[in-house]
Amino acid sequence: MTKYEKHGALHVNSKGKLVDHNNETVVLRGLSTHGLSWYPQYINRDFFEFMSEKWKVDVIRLAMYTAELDGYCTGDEKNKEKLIELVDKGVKYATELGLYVIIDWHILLDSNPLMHKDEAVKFFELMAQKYHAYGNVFYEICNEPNVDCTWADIKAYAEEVIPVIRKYDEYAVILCGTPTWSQDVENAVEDPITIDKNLMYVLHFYADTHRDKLRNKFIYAADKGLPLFITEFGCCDANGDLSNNFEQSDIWIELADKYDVSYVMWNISNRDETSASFVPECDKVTDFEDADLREACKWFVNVLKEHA
Ligand code: IDC
Repeated sequence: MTKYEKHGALHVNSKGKLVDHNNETVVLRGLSTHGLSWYPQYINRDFFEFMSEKWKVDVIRLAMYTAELDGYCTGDEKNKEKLIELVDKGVKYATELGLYVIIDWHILLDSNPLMHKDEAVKFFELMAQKYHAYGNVFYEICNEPNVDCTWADIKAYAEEVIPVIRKYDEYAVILCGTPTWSQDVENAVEDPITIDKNLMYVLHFYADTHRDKLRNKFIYAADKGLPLFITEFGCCDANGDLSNNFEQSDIWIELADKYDVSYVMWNISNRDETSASFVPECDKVTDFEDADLREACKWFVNVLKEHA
């Protein structure tokens, strides 16, 4: 039985925990795609089933870049349609297989979500219209605000996007990024978004780069009862490459588990970088074997199995 089959639609309780309708805490663990435009081939039902059955993932994050390489906001109309279709396939397969799914508005090069706010509003309105009855869908409204994007900017953006989602989808959990590539969660502690209760704040870590300093932000926010969700992490350097640090990764996983915070690993692809799940020579799109997996993916599959 998958977690979704067991727990159904989730919400955030008054203590900041992700819970089911019995107020039982639920921690989700899973993987994030790379950009949907970059690697559409991994959005296939067999692979989703493989991840669920063999790796015991609970959640899949669909990373849709907004600016990089055929991004949603920088490509043409046809590209938009293609991406909407890929998201739809991803949501559909996840739903059929009893998995949770995150629709990720993957800002990065476009550092401030206000840059493409009008597009975001239209996109999430469409998503909420389509998926409001599903119960397994999370809306992640801005991956990683960065450079000089302030919490005030993010809050202003969220306060426009959230009501549009809520027009159609009253209950789904909404995930909101935080400043400095989704690290400054203390900003949300000090000045939370108050227009919605079913909301979690996003923290991302890359274990070889982000250590005690970021863990202390996590602990500070979690102790204050801020609802946290790690929608992306890596075992390696923050650039998604260089060396893995499994010692630091283990410390992070232990911490997330201690606070019942869900986590999703970056990334499903065979790109030639440390954070990719598959070795570059592997062009399979499902039924992966040990030899196809890079080190971090092997490590994470163990983490998933240990928690299943
Ligand atoms: C990286 C990809 C890399 C791609 C780059 C695009 O791994 O293949 O060329 O984006 O700019 C993040 C981002 C995520 C990054 C990842 C690693 O959310 O998009 O992916 N990372 O750099 N935040 C911290 C690290």
